[in-house]
This record gives sequence, structure tokens and C-alpha cells, in this order.
Amino acid sequence: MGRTSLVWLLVVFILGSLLLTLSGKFARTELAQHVERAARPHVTGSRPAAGAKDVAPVTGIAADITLPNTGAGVDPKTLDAGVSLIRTRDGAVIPAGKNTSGSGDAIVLKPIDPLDKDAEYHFTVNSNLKDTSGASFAPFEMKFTTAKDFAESEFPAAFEKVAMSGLTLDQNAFTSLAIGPDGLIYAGTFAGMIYRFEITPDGTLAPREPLMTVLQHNGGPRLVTGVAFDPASTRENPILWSNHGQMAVTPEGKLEGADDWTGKLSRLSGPGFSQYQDVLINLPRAYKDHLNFQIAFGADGALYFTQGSHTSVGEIDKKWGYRPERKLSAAVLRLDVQKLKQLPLDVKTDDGGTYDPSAPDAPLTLFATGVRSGFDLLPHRNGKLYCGVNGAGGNEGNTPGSPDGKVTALRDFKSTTSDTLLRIEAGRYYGHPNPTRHQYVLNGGNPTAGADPMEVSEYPVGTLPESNYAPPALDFGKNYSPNGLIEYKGARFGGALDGCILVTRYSDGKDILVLHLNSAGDVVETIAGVDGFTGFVDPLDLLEDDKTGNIYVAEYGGRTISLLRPIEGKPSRHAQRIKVGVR
Ligand SMILES: [Ca+2]
Ligand SMILES: [Ca+2]
Repeated sequence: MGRTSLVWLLVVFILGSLLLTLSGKFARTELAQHVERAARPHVTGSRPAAGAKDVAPVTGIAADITLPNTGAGVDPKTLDAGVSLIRTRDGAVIPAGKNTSGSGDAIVLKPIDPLDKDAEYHFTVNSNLKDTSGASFAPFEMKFTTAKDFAESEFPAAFEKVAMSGLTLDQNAFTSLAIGPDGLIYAGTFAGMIYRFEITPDGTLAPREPLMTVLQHNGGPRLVTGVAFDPASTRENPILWSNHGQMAVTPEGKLEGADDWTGKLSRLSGPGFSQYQDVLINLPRAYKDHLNFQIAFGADGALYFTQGSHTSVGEIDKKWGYRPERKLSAAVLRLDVQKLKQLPLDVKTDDGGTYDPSAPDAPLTLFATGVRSGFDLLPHRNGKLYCGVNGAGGNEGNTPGSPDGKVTALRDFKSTTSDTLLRIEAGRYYGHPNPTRHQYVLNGGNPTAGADPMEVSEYPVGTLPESNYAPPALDFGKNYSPNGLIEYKGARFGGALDGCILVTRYSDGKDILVLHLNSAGDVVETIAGVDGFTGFVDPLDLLEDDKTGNIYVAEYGGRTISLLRPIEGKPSRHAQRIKVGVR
């Protein structure tokens, strides 16, 4: 066993201990555990949904599950016998890859070849599927029908997915990727260590010892959401910025229960990145998984990141721990590093804090607002700043009403809102209300009795959008969870991917979607089904090595990183290309 493996073992052990200590906080009563053992693990829903029609024949099937036995996940060895997809017409069992997510809350089945068009399939889970405690799943079956008119076409780009051994984490997950001036790949994790990898000549990654600097300076695990290298970094003096917040997780693996004001932006430098400096402290932190997200440096030299919302749709709600929006939440923030003086800068705005982002010399300011959950920011070579946003889940929130009564509050707002791509412009509002900033109207409001752009039909007709509201550049649909964004660079594939935005779709999709832009920066076409871009387990962030065109994908649920290598001269044959109307 090599030295690297020993270091990894040590890391896994330390982390395991940390997590055990942490989860002790959430220990359940024996009675609750007993009640839970009595229940069987079972499927709670699926995508596509039961009875769905016009399903794309290139679909994967995801089943959400409940695992009542504490500590027990899906036993992967039982997936083959316990989960299947069958063509109704002839009972043919469809060859497929079967997987479970790392947090164990889903089963994913991905057919190896596209399904037939206009055919019924049934997806079944039987009692051969077990959790790791040996308990059988309750049987489940659902049927769906594939689309009749489904146009697949060629797309000049294709990739091969290369499995890499020795990268899968235990009790931890990758959240963010960056490439350093030293040619190493850096990966932030939800427990605070930043892993490093050497890129070998064939593109596969070889682990180096991880950086423990963030953990060491914060007395334990931290949820690292973003890592980015300062543009002033050199090979000799790399400077790594990291956004992170309190790591709070339930025994089921849900990121919940964090304390407010625990977000930080920190700078790591020096030999082995051992020098640690908190630059911003007391950033807002939502009860759930919204915090200070990924970092991007703009062409203007400023540092940008999105600060996630504290609520589902603007007003306090139960699922989000009744925590109100803050002056800096649900916004794209801009840090002018030249204006920083004494470090760290305390940016607490309420609860005893006095930071004012609109003060004349404020280093950290509101660049754009109304951005609910923008995990990644992409400054594109076309000069535009893009952000993928997760919409609100259904049945969970409240929207605020305005004190003057002009905007009606919506209590128990039921709708799921769309996931979107935003083109972020200074001073615009993108639709997530925040009463502390006197922003009350969700998305496009409901100005007329007809269909309005991004309307919220629950509002009374006549509810105008906020005056600086900007609609999204693209509506992905619901429950896709667009997260990591990159601009692909390079002339391979005849330039077909050069300048396209690549976005991971974490939930539905489990893939990388290609967004083709026109010269004005509008999305004019979406391309799904590129070879190598499908079948991930909760893909979160991605990265291109510009030298090779290789893409690295952080799979949060898969707890690993996948390598996608370009294949020249062999186009993808099952791409789904959809033209998008420009607004
Ligand atoms: Ca309307
Ligand atoms: Ca990223």
C-alpha cells in the first residue's frame, strides 16, 4: 500500500470520526428507531412519473425512496435482482446501468441503448432489493410511454466516460472543482477538506494529499461550496479562495439545521496552502443548503458569488426553519478586493451587525438581486455573466405581501417554480422576493388575465412585476436543478462546442446539457444526449482542462469525479436538439 493510500485511509478515519461526533447531536430516541424499523424501505415517487406520456426514449429512470432503518443505505449488490425495466409489449428486460445515490435517497436506472419510440415500459422494484441491514423493499411498479415523434439527431461532439479508481469518497462528497496554476485539480468537499489531484497523461486523476487548512482553522467540518484561484496566482504562489459555511447534516444525509451568519470567504496561500485568512465573516447561512456559493472572478478583477436565499419564496416558512431573508441573501454579491482594509471584514447586516452594502466605500456590494439559489456563476468570453438557478420546491413556502397592500402575500404557496438560466446584469432583480430590500413580487407577478412571462397565476390579476425585474435567459423546466456551469473552449469537433455553455442537471436529467449561444449571448438551442454526457449520479460541478478538452464532473451523490474524454471523428447519434426562441 502506497503512502497516498495510507494518507487517504487516515483522512477517511478522521472524517468518519468527525461525522460520528456530529451525527450524535441528532441521535434519535429508541422509540422512534423502533417505529422506523417496523416500516419497510419503499419507493415514494419516480421520474418520469407513473403514467407519464411522451417520455424521451433516452430517459433515465429515477426513483425516490425512503429508508427507515437508520444508517442503512441501498445495498448495491441487490440492485440487479431487485430493480428492472421491462418493455410491456414482449416482456423484454432492458439492459441498463443501475445505481444508487451516495446519500441513498434515490435509485437511478439508465438504459444502455435508447428505448423504442411510442412504447410502454414498466419499471419495477421487487423484494430482492434490500437495504444494507437486509430489509427488503416493498414492491413498486410504474408504467410510462415513450414519445412517438422524437427527433434524434447527430451532434458533432462526443465523449467517452472514463471510470477512475481510488477517487470515491466515504462519508464525504465533492462539491466544487478548480484547476490550479500548478496544473493540479482542486476539489472542495462538503466536509471541508480540499482534495488535490495530479492529471496523468491519459487525463485520469491521481490523488495527492488533501488540504486540511479550512478544517483546521474552523475547528471541524465545513461545507465548502466553492474553490477558485485568484487571477494573480502564479505556479510558485498560488492563491486559493474558498467559500464555505457551517456543515450541518441530518442522519438521513440532508443538509439541514445550520446556524445563521456562519458563512465565510477565505483565502489560502503559502507553502502547502498553510496560510489561512478569513476575508469575509458572518455571511448569511440558510437553515438548509443555501449559503455563499461558488466564486468567479470577473473581467473587472472583482470577485463574484451568489448568496443563496433563506426561504422558499421570500417569506419565512417551516421547511427553511423560519429564518428570514437578510440584506445580503438571494443576491449576486460583488467583492471589490481593492477596497478591503482590515481583515476579516465582518459583513453581518442585522442581529447586532452593522454592515451596510450600500455604503459609499463598501467592499462587498449587491450586484444583482432576486437570485434564489445560483450555485455557479459563469463569466463568459462574450462579456455576459450567467447563473443557473434552482426554483422553489412545491408545497413549502410563503411569499411576502407589501406593507402598502399593493402586493398580496401568498400563504402556503403550492407551486414548484421553474429552474432557470439567468444572464446577470447589474442592478436587476431576478424574481426571488426579499422584504428587507422591499422586494415583494415573486418572478413576473400576474400583470394581465392572459399568459404573462414567468407569471405566478396565484397572484390577483394586476400584480405587476418589480420595476427592475429581468426574466431568465432560459427556462429549464421544473426539478432539473441546474448547477455547475462552464464555457467549453477549443476547436475540436469542428468548433461545435466552442463557446457553448455546459450545465450539469443534478436532479432530473442527471446529465450535462449543452446550451448553444448566438453572438448576442442568447441561448438559441439546447442539446441533450451527447455521448458521455448522461447517466451521472447527482452531477454538481464540472471543469474543463483547456489543454486537452477533457471534462471532469463532480458527482455529489456518486461521491466521485468522472473523466469525460473527447472522441474525435465519431459524432453523437442520439442527441436531442431543441431550438429556443429568443425573447
Ligand atoms: Ca396572467
Ligand atoms: Ca463551478
